[in-house]
Amino acid sequence: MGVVNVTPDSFSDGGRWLDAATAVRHGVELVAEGADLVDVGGESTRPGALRIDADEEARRVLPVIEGLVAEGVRVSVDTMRAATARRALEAGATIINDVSGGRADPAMMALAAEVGSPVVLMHWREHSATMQNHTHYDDLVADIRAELGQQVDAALAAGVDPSRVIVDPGLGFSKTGEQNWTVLAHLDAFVAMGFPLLVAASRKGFLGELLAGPDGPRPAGERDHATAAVSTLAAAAGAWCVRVHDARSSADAVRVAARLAAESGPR
Ligand code: PMM
Repeated sequence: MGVVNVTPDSFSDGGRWLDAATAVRHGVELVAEGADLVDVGGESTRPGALRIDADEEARRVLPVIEGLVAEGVRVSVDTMRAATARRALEAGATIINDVSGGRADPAMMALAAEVGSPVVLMHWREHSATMQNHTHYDDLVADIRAELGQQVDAALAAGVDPSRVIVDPGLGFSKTGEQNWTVLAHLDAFVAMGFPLLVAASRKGFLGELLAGPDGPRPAGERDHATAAVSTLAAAAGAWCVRVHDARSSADAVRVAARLAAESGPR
């Protein structure tokens, strides 16, 4: 999954794809470099980010989705709002990527059930403005899994078909850098939930901290090699999808993991 954030303020690519034509060109490029689908979002979820209104969100994402669909690209919409998701699906998006996993907008799971599209349910506690005040867990992996399990149960109760559910542990969302590493070390616990697993580590702050030099954390644009390393490990651990800003490096990484997995089969 390649990422196109149509936002002025995303930490990873904010401001670069605000113009719709540029965003569409970038999405097409991500596919040429190996992405199977492109995730289009109009609202930044960086720690501390404030919300924008629904009209502004739609104004940002709809032309990009229409442009990508016209180019034959498979699109997911990264939104927490049912109204935006509905308009995005009408514009040709086929997957809902709700980082709140149904918690931000009670109408979202009813929409997913109605349209029958695949839906990414990410582990989520709070909106970005305050999420980093909520990083306490008694047992990190077990708690995230249990809370994500409740989100899945709510989606199924709203009528979402289990075959449409994709789960995501939500790296960086109500999680410290250290906690992100613990989650990555235990992806098997999330694979064991029995749904396709999405992992989105790309360019996130914990990679910048790991790679920090004398001038501080490695800047977001220089974290793609580390991202590809995570993509290899996530794929080897059984992830179904990695959400990344640089498609080529992670597509190559996933192919390496798949080749090795084929080799470790029966001899
Ligand atoms: N992270 C971001 C945005 N959307 N979607 C899913 N499913 N999982 C994530 O972890 C996630 C997401 C924030 O980062 P960005 O700047 O790369 O969009």
